[in-house]
Amino acid sequence: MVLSAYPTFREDCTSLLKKYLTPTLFKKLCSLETSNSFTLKRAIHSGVIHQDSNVGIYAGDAESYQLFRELFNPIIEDYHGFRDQDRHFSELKSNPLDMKNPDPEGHHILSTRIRVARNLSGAPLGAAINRKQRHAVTQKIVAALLSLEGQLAGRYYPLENMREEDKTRLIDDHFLFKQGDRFLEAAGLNRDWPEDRGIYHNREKTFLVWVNEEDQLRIISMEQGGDIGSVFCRLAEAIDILDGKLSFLFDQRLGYLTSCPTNLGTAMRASFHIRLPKLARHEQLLQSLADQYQLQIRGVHGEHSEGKEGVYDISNRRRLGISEAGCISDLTSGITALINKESKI
Ligand code: ADP
Ligand code: CIR
Repeated sequence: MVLSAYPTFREDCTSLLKKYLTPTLFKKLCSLETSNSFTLKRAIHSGVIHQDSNVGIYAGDAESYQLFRELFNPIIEDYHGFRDQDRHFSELKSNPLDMKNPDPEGHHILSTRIRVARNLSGAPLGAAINRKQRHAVTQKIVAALLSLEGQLAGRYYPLENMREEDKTRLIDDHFLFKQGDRFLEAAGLNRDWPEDRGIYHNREKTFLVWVNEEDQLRIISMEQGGDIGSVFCRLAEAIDILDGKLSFLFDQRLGYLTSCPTNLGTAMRASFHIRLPKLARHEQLLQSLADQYQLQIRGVHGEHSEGKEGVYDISNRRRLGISEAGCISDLTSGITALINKESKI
């Protein structure tokens, strides 16, 4: 795409990109380029093409967050409530015993998943990486994964070698990323697909790692039911071990750096698949409660999908400027309130 002038935003576009990209700022930033040749035009391409974006901008490297900070910073503040003068503080060593299952009788919560995003230092992010660099990143990641032991031991399955039916099954069962996400496509994150993309998982599929999707690693722990302490424990163990084997891209102010500014900081999204059939009939009330408790509602097939039969994917919204335990507590206190409301309708 050639974007030489300030983009046109439709009237019904509500993205953070539209909110903060003024013509003056566009003019100021449009000729800048990071050392990986990443430009403003590439960063905003997804949000310009897809005007139903919520956010609409991606970083191509660590430098993007600096060079284009006059645009990234207000978007980051709007999404996470994290101001220019704030600094992120990561703390994974919290006590999982403090993380209570908000639905111990299992009336509502079907399953629990926590993921963090990570990228390697020394390489650009997915929107600016080249084939050779991506291949080198994969090799490092896969070597680290194959050295995991105990409950984390598993196998790596490259997407290229996977049979169509196995892929579909993994996607339908919520284990594998879906293919051809249009937002990622427009951001340049799907270049050379499916080369060097894949999934690692243990036998039980309670520990999984996505390789080279939106971020170079998505480290995932999941299981049936609502025992979030158990899910957190397994994830924290894995991150701790992988942290000793790989060098993750980290910024003193913004925490773990990710392709999308919504994932900065802890890069953690903790979610429950939860059945709330009564609230599902009062969608405005459900949304206002979610907003009040800083929760995000997604459909059962992930971002940009619909809720089905009163089942939603509900997760913490903020990831930056709060600790990992803070992400979990945002989720569990909000879910407790939603379950309470559900029982009173
Ligand atoms: P991400 O978590 O990386 O932001 P998505 O929103 O695309 O990505 O979700 C990825 C997959 O994880 C989807 O298949 C989604 O249904 C699944 N998922 C999310 N939360 C849960 C959960 N609590 N239990 C089971 N599957 C889940
Ligand atoms: C968008 O702007 O909608 C997509 N690029 C994804 C943004 C991150 N996700 C989110 O806010 N839920």
